[in-house]
Amino acid sequence: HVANPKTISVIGAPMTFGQPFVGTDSSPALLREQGLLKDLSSLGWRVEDLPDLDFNNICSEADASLSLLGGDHSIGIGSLAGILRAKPETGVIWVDAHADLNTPDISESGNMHGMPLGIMMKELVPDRRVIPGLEWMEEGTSPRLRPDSLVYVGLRDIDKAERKCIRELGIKAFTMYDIDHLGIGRVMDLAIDHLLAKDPNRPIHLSYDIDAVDPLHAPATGTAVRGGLTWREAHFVCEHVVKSGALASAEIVELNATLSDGQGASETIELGHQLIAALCGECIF
Ligand code: EXY
Ligand code: MN
Ligand code: MN
Ligand code: MN
Repeated sequence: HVANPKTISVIGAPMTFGQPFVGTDSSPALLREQGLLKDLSSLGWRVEDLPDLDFNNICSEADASLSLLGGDHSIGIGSLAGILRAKPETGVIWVDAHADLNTPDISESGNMHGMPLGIMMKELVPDRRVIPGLEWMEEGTSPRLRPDSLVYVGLRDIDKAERKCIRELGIKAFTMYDIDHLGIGRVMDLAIDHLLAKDPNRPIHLSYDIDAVDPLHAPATGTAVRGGLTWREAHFVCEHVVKSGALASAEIVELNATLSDGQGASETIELGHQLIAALCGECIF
């Protein structure tokens, strides 16, 4: 799914409204300051650095492989809507400690960053226009995410209502237990095979919540949960999706430099930077 020359559109999505902490809006700038764009071009990509999303009037059209720099995970509502409108057959790998499968009706916190997948599923929210701010999501123009087009990797903190939805909708989910039991290599093979089984040419969107990684390596995030991915497992997830040849778009979210001391913040931003570089083939020959 990579154009020639390999072109990547980088868009900052400085969103903080989906959760209570300020700070996720500074991550796109911090990732750029770390030299992300120079790194990507040194990996042979033509980098199209688009302006950050202005959440008062969104109008950016990306014309290549898309890499969104979050912001909190509520950006997934918009990114999934756009990606599925462009490529309705897209399969989604959601790397996260959390299921983000809540809806305004069942959420215990009311935080939108816990709802992107719930809102995108017709089975959970039949008409998104009833949700304030989502009046623009006409059913005809914005395809939904089918439960069998989603695979979770890294789950370890799921709300009761979300567990019920995952079971009833039959969503493929690999928790940290599965990763411990099978190893990250087998889990990623199974996750990718699940999405590509019917159509090996299917595009894959990777939604990478930095809180999937153990807080020892990524402390600067708002809903950290211990017992996450190791540094190498975090990289392997990206490297293996690249290896599949199916990666079409990605987003990295929930980095929040304000939520840790200097050291923790720079380590978290650096990890985000390295994961995007891994998505651009840094370690794949
Ligand atoms: N499930 C909890 C909630 O809905 O509030 C926690 C969600 C955390 C969401 C972060 C982005 O992954
Ligand atoms: Mn998330
Ligand atoms: Mn999360
Ligand atoms: Mn690396």
